[in-house]
Amino acid sequence: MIIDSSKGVVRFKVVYHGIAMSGKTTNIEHLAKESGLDMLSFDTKQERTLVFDFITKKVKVDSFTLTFSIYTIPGQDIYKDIRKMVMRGVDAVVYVVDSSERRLAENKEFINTLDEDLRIYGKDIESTPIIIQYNKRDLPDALPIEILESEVSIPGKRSVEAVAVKGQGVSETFDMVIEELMEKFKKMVG
Ligand SMILES: Nc1nc2c(ncn2[C@@H]2O[C@H](COP(=O)(O)OP(=O)(O)OP(=O)(O)O)[C@@H](O)[C@H]2O)c(=O)[nH]1
Ligand SMILES: [Mg+2]
Repeated sequence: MIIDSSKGVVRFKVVYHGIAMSGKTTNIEHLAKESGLDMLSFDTKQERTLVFDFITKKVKVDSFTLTFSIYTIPGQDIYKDIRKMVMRGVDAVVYVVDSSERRLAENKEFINTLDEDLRIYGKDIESTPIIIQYNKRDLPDALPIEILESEVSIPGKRSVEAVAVKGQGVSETFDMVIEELMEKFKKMVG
């Protein structure tokens, strides 16, 4: 978080984390489209994220301009060094879960990876604003939400359902991130 009080600007970094192919890039593609923003991608003629994707988004709240730098990690383990680099300076995380039954164990295990990634920078899952997004609710083998909530959740963190490929739940998720960050910001500035 960078606060420039003379200009009333606060900058936040938000990272979409979660297993490979869970829909992180799809989320920020939709955010970019909704806001008419261009997405920076290190594009590769294939859909997997090899480095990261990046957009910035501005939101006015009261007298402040909030600027969000939004990144996605590459979910594939072979890019773990890049993943760790992307997490530097993160203020909030969207943990994107693939609702498919086949990917339950991976979704669960990767929460430990998220915690490890945060710990590199002196943070952890408890102290970091995190929204859990249960994505791909349209899949025929999507697990019931109650099962996901008991199997893939983080104590004290809010969750939301999405079908990112149709844009459903995408802006709702990001609005929740803004709420969490504003709460933290207000506590910080008193
Ligand atoms: N059925 C369905 N497919 C989705 C949904 N969201 C994303 N997808 C598809 O899932 C695939 C992977 O999506 P990406 O957004 O590239 O996933 P990612 O998390 O960025 O993957 P990595 O970059 O490899 O970590 C694509 O084919 C998307 O179209 C969804 O809500 N439902
Ligand atoms: Mg991606």
